[in-house]
Amino acid sequence: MFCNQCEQTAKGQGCTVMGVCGKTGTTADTQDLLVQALRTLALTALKARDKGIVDAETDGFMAKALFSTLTNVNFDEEALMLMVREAVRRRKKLAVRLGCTTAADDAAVDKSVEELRGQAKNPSEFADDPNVRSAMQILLFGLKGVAAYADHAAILGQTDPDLYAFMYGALAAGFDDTTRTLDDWLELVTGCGQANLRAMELLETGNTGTYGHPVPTQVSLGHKKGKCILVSGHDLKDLHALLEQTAGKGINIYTHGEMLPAHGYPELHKFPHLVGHFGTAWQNQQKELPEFPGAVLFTTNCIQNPGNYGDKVFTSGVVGWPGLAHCQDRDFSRVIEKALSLPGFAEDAPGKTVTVGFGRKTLLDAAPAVLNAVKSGAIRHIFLVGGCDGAKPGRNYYTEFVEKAPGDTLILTLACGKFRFFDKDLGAIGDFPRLLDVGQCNDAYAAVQVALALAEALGCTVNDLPLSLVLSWYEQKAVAILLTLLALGVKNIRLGPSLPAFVTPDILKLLVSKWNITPISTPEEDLHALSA
Ligand code: SF4
Ligand code: SF3
Repeated sequence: MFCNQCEQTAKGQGCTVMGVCGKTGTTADTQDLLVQALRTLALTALKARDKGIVDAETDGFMAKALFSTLTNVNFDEEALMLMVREAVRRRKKLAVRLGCTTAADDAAVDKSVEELRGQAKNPSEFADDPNVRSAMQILLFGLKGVAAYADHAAILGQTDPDLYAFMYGALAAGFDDTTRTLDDWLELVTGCGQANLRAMELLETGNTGTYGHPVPTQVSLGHKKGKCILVSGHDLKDLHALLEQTAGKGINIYTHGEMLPAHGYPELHKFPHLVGHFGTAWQNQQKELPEFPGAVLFTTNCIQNPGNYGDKVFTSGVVGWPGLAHCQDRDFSRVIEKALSLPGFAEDAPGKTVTVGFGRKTLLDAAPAVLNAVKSGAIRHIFLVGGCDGAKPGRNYYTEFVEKAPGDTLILTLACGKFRFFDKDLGAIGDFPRLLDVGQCNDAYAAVQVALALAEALGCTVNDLPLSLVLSWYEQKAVAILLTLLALGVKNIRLGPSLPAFVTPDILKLLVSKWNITPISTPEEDLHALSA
């Protein structure tokens, strides 16, 4: 195996024996095989599109399968192998429609899977030229992030054939007959950033169209006496289905990790048994989940080895861990049964509260007042401190940054990195709480829209606003979001806790010269440099 797609990669270079995330060598190889199967599917899908054949089901499958290779999503080799076969079967069916082959039966699929094993590449084998290899890796990893958001959006009925066409093109690149220069690769990388903006837009439309626009909502970090289920991940539809299926059953539902912002959506908040939030970010789950006295459902990343508490953990969607019960078609009856068999919380424990729900509409409605406060000097600077959390000690930077930010600055936050400071009382500037939770990582779309609106109102560019982005990355959705910001021309981003292993010094030089991306230093230095 060789995998270097996430921030915790071994020695900052690549996992070669066993993933730091817990991925085994064979699972990593099966994921590479799946990506290769998707690349060949993409080549055929592009030919089909040229002939006007668009297979929406295959488009959706491609995104789902690619999503399953993202960090901390699917560790189940059997499930991954089923997707490899499905990709091959779908390619063969398309090829039959194109008149390129006649056989799409099991024997033909078996034969192709064996051929693919010989072709599958890990990221270290993408190209000889290190810079081209780096660009190809950035493209694939960014594309995995796009796939995640495209899949979530499709679950809520939001799709765009052009988005899938880009994804097929990016998957096929390097495996078609076209010779590409480094510039060509970098153009594809920028295209990936634009595609991700579209994917996040579709997802925002899906989330808000189905569950309403988020509104500021208080969420309890305490708990209520009684049976309970904890829901982790990003999939609001899974949460909604579970809330419906548990209504009137005496089970309280708690959010975990990236599900926290769900409380701000009116159509989810209306369920009285959605009672609070439990725990912090994903990397603390092995410590926190054993303490939860109910069942746990993982709807997306980030899942870790559940070890001895696996009998109460369930997965859905593309998530998988070998041996864990997987819920198909949003049938959560086994999760409910498990929750009823477990003790639940013995007592009420009120606990702190946090506020979520500063989504696009709420922020845009507040934009004129924010502008006035900026003009009057009441708000001196806005920091967007967001991104993924992770296990590295250097991530204390983000907590300290927020704590040390002066009282006349606003902090917007999103994604699971917020758990470093989400329960801190940072006070208010007039009517604005200083800490505004915009939502999940995909709600970077909302933050971008607000920044664009502020820039338009002030007649300047986003780079001229008193706004700085201080980002933390861990997995490939963060890569996709970073590419979106670069594609939009956003400069001066501070990035940490460490730079990606898949960026070569030459590519880094380019990122610095074109966008002035800067690694984080100390909170004091960065605060001074960014808001001086
Ligand atoms: Fe290593 Fe990250 Fe790949 Fe897991 S996802 S194998 S930790 S680089
Ligand atoms: Fe977190 Fe996994 Fe990235 Fe959605 S849940 S941001 S790390």
